[in-house]
Amino acid sequence: QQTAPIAIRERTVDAFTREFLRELNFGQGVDVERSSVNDRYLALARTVRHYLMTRWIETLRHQWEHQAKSVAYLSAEYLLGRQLDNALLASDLTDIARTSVESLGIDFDELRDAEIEPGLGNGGLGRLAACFVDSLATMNIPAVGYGIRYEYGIFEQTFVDGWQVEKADDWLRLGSPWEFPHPEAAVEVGFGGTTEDHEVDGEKRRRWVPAWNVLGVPYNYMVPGYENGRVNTLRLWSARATHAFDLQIFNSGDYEEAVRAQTFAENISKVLYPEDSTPQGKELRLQQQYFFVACSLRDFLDRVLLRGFDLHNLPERVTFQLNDTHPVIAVPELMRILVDERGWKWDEAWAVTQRVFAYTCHTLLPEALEVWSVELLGRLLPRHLEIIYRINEEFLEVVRTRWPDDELRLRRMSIIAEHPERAVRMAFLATVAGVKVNGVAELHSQLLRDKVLADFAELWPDKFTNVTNGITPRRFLKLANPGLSDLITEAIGDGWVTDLDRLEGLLPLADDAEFRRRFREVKAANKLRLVDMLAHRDGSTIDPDTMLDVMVKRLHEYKRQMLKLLHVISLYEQVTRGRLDIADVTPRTFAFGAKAAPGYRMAKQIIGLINAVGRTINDEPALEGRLRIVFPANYNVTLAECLIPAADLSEQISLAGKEASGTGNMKFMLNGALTIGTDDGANVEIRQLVGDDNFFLFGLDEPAVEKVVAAGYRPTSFYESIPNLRHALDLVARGTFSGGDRSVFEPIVSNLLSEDRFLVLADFQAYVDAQARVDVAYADTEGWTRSAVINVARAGFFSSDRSMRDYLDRIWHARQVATRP
Ligand code: 26Y
Repeated sequence: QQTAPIAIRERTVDAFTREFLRELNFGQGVDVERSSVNDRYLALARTVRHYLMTRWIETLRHQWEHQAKSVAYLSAEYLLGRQLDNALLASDLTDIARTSVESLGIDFDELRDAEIEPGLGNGGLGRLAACFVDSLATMNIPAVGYGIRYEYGIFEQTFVDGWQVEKADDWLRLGSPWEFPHPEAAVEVGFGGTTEDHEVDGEKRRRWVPAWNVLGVPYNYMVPGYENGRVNTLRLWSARATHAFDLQIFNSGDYEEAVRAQTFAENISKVLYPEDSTPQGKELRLQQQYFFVACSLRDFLDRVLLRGFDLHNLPERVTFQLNDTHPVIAVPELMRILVDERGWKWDEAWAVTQRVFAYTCHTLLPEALEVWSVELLGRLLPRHLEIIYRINEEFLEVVRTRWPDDELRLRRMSIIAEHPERAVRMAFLATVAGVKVNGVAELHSQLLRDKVLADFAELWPDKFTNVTNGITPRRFLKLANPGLSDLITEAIGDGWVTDLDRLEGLLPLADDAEFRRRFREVKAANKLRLVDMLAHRDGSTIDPDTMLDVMVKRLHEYKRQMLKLLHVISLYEQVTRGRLDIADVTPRTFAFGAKAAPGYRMAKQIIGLINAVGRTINDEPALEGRLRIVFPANYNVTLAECLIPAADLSEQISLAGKEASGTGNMKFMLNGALTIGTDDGANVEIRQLVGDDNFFLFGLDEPAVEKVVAAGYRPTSFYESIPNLRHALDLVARGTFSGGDRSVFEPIVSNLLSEDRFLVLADFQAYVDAQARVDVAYADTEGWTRSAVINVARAGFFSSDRSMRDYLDRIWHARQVATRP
């Protein structure tokens, strides 16, 4: 006999108001008059939460009773963005909530703005995970997201004299109404220690005796589907000391030491590492990875066992999708559980393990591929290292059988690298263990097959597949751009929110002058919203009547923020030297948003230079109202939601063959910006969909890059032969943007002139030419709008719902299961 979950409350303004006041009084202990903005925000959030709760309980119950296969998404990052707006949207309560709160004389938007976004991710990979869990819930797919509840998310970026200074992101400081801790369900995780043989029922077995343990406390987050009555779960783990520490205090009498040990345990989930390439082999990061993976596997397997399922059928119950190599330690962990704890034969365990993991790769940069030194792994996870060695031995046997006497190939393919030190190549381990390996855009998957993992693709061609990334139209159109959403809905109905291909219905309207006029009206209104937001946020002013040209993404040399900056510097140089009439320059606002990894020197230099150039050109009277740089600090999901809908031009200018996919490119397209971009990542697919007339392509393509590099690239040849490029670089070198001090930006200039790993100088002229085509196109207002509408109309393919369908068909083979009829 089951109790029904408490019925959902009446969906009326009055009922909502009663609930809101109850939360203020009983939840916060204040009355309306004396409540702070934070009190009100928390009460509002909890009120909305109540409406979703019934559905959450129902979903969990349904999932428990139903025998359907689940997807367990393992990701060290979830860049969620604000939760309140999304919860209101999913539960269709936005209007009721606004009316209710305003009837009490409270400013609704002020409450929405009070929320601190959970920035539990670095950039693309973390945001992708957040889009995917949204789509899984909306598409009624039984799924759970597992990850880490970092106490401090991605750092808050500030600028001091134009230089990036990081501040800790204390996102939990005002309370966190969206999480549900379950300390009673904590899981123990071991670290360190030794391995040994022992006997169980007369049989020899291996076991791990960890030296210390920590507890993983699960915090559940609701992941509401869009208006479908389903609420999936995101389960993030937080590290705590075990009670063993209390005992230590008692026994040793060394209180300080015991407290220190406790802090040590809790350090594991303390902070997100702010690097998103060039892994440092930091011990704490490996601890984080093993910590969340061990908790998640234990949690999932316990549920499977509780329901009476046989673990031999695990592949029918779940696919563990590995979001890059960060969770790959799950592979030896599952083997350890099956072989050591449950006494399975190795082959039996490997047969199951090989069928439940699938691996998504997100990079092409060799320096971004994770490796863990054998020394560190052996010290922290000695049993896992033994298991990895055995997996490697058996794998190399397979290679030997297929290619006898190919010593070089063996060395190339070994999961254990020998140089510069013995280390485990996590991408290889994932590839060996995974049912499937996928890249995140067509070009990227192709390059994985042909280059990065070519030997493996030769051995197992069917293992490799592509799933092009996607973005959720709920957050990135419906929420972020209400003006455009309404216009679209008026034209083609509201089905697009869950079936984005319907945007195709806008195509004929690209030729409708009245529609185009309203489309421009929306864009103009979005620009005004941005002007307002920037003025409040950091006091910067922008002119809404100029073209808004935007480059927002992490700062990386391969993404080439420098290319865009050199273009701006060149315009400045030409105008101030009188070689270009300012009247001939299209008025533009150049917007940048980018965080640099705190230890990435060159990236921080580039940030310093962007701000320095900004100060100079924004103060130049000759450029007033014509050229302006804005670089709001702390680019995050919340800022993206305001910037992207206002953009005219989207900069996607990475060196071809370096950006795995990009997802910002899709967000701009969906919001009616045109792209200037290279043939890289998902740009390739965007261009195929919109056609050459509606995309500004420039630069070397991947094969051409290969050729240039193979021939021995000399950046100085471009410096010498392109006067405008030379003048721009000379301006920087002479200290024009650093008060005459030549040393400040010298590292940037000398790097570009000597190495220029990402061929900025080689692509400069092509980029400038493409920008000239942008100017011409933009001058034709009607033509530009037409292209923008076509971009929106063709963006359906980039819904993360489509990505989920591809994962379902190509990798998971799970089914959609409606919770409600
Ligand atoms: C190991 C550690 C240093 C690390 C941490 C985070 C390594 C990488 C990352 C994050 C990588 C990332 O965000 N990659 C991006 O993934 C997006 C989603 O697939 C792609 O669109 C984008 O091209 C890729 O750079």
